[in-house]
Amino acid sequence: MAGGKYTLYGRRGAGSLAPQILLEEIDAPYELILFGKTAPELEALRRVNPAGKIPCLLLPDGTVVAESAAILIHLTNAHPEAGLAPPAGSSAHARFLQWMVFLSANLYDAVLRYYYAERYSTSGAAAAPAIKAQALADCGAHLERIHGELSPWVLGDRLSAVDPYLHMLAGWYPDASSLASRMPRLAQHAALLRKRPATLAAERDHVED
Ligand SMILES: N[C@@H](CCC(=O)N[C@@H](CS)C(=O)NCC(=O)O)C(=O)O
Repeated sequence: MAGGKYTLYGRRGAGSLAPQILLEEIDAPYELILFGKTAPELEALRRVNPAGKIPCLLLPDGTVVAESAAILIHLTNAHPEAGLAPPAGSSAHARFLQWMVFLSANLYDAVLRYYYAERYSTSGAAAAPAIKAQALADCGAHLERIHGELSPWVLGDRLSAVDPYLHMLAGWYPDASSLASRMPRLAQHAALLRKRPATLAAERDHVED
């Protein structure tokens, strides 16, 4: 059981959404610090996370944790009373870890290849269209894979930290309407999450002023 206040470093429309939904679900005290993309803001972010990436979380004891999956898994371990992961060591927890790592290693990676395509080739922008096309196909395939699990949550009838993670990443798919018709259970998953006060509270902070 952890006590004390967290600080979540985020950006609108970026990877801090899922950790924020989790902090809201847990009802943990936290402060949200949003960074833009100006040079001074990026410099300030690098002082917290040398990789210059969002999200990162300052724990109550002053430790900084980066990597979205690590942040989410840590929060479930630090707040077991919130029930956002099966008990550590159980078979259900092994499946929970499988999906957390699947989303981080595959879907998040494909989304980044889509949005930062010019970084993935020494040819820069010239190679971007082909990289984007492959990344989009990969996003669709990864989403199809996890769509098959939804019933209605990724772990069946229990909500876990995998669900806000999937919700955030699926929300970045560029063609939301085609996704809803191809993967109706994913649309239902998003609708269920959007009925939860934690999701609504976090999503409010992601609306541009
Ligand atoms: N593997 C990292 C990826 C984090 C990441 O790339 N975040 C994006 C925002 S969604 C970012 O900060 N991009 C800024 C950049 O790469 O310049 C994680 O899971 O946290």
